Amino acid sequence: MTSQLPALNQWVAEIAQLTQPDHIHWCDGSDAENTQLIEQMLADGTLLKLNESTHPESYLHRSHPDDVARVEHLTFVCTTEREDAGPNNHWMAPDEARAKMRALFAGCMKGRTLYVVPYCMGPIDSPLSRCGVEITDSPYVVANMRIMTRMGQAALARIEREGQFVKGLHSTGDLNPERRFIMHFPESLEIQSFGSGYGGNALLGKKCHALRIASHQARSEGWLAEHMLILGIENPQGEKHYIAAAFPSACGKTNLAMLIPPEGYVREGWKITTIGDDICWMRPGKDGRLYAINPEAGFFGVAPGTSAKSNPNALASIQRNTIFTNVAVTDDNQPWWEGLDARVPVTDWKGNPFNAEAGTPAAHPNSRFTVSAKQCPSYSPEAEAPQGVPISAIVFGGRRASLVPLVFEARDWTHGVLIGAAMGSETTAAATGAVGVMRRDPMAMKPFCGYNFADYFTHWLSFDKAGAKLPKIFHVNWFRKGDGGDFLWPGFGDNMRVLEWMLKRVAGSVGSQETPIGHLPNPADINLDGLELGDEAMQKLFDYDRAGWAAEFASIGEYLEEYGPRMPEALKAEQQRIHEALS
Ligand code: GTP
Ligand code: SPV
Ligand code: MN
Repeated sequence: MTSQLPALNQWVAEIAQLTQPDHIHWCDGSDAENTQLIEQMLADGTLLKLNESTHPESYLHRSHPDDVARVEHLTFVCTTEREDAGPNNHWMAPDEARAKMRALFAGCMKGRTLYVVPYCMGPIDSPLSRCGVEITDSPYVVANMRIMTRMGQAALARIEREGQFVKGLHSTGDLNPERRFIMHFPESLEIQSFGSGYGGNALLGKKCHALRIASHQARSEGWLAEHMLILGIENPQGEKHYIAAAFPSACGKTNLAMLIPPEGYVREGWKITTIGDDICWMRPGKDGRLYAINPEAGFFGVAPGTSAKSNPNALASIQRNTIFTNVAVTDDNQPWWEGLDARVPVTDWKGNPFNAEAGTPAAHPNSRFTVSAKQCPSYSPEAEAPQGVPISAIVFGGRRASLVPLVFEARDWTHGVLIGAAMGSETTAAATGAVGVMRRDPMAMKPFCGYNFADYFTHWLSFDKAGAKLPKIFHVNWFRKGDGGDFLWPGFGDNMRVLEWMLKRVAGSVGSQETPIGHLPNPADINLDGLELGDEAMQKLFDYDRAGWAAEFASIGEYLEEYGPRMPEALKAEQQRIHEALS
């Protein structure tokens, strides 16, 4: 098969010439094609069948133990000018990167099949959507892309119509971390990924296209590509609002997007619906509001911590038709991970007998499930709306054991952009490297912004113009700890209480406490019925520590300075104003 687009056929032919596959398969996305691929992966051990009666049509994939997370130190943005990639990215000159990758890809698909995977990020009929084609030699990638994107025939038809698409080339190679690179060429809409089969490194529609390439493209076209969940919230009067929230990897997006409100709220008629759990593309509509789509069609969610208590919607979603990666297995062949329930698994994520005494987790901390969004009970048909949904509030948040209160609100857009730019969070298992180290992760985009953060902040500021009806901006922290080391806020479903306060602020129906860091809630305005928060929790969740924040703002100032003269003056001025007010 070939396509009706000569440029696509020619590219596939060139790559085949370079990589030397035994076969070429153009993916149509059909059930029959998927069944055939699954059978092949079961036969060669790439997939293991899980318990058919408890988890129908579900499979386990064990990745190479050295290939379990994103590799930020091997991820590059290859712009012509180094400064355009910025201090926030690793950079390589495009020619050098191409030569390096060419050597790795040469002959790498001998004995393998080259799959051509056309995909659409976003609803097929949405003007906000963008298409790409991933060439890969991994059937696991094909099966995942089929769940995570609109993959196959319909996407190819749109690509043929539009003539433009992101070119993604991927090979698992020999999985040697020394020969692993994830290269982005945003100026020519190209991605080249070699040596990893893991999610964000290999499913090129996700972080590589929908964030790194798209953010670059969005800057020149006047929109935003963000690491954000999107949820709908309906009050008992039937009014509906949409909220987009940026939290760093493994910091609560999937959980918030699928939130089930506390009982009292459900009884009153509050409802939460899920539009997306990881990526949000937004642009101003004719009415001046920001409209958002979820470019993805599935969830590649963190398994550990997912339980009937923490996230019943996620758990319900993954009872069938799910690919699990690097989870443990019980004696009756069910998938298992830490935090699921009290059972003890028999096999760990590497396939070895599980030894509970050893003190190492049975499931990898970054083990994941891949499932169609349509299987989520709270998934909303509005996620398919070509025009997107209007955003009423943007939320930034990080994992901060100390200093940062439960919630505060920006005074205006510029202050909100600074709050996003100053975000800090403790690192997680979603990327290789140390876990629990506090780092700046502006707008949860540190690993994902395809250009210089200074230009990115300028772009964010540019949305504040005549006629714009911008969302309010908030900051949350679900992860504040007490002196004893425990989380002070119950989190999960109870985060609804904070969302309700945000909507009251959007409606202008409650006041707040003015502080230099922003508007803090009057605790009486947040519904805490049924919660037992002690004095330490009340104080740390709702107060702010002036001296601590003065030190934080000094550090934020130093961070902004690292970007040199490209950093927008308005942001620096805002930082200085607040720093002075704190001292
Ligand atoms: P990526 O898919 O990596 O981008 O992550 P994500 O932001 O979707 O993270 P996810 O919702 O999967 O959360 C990851 C971890 O945070 C899990 O271990 C959760 O149990 C934990 N978590 C999520 N929400 C809360 C919360 O409100 N409070 C606490 N204490 N932990 C939470
Ligand atoms: C993340 O790390 O933020 C993820 C998983 O959502 S991955 O697709 O691997 O990037
Ligand atoms: Mn993510």
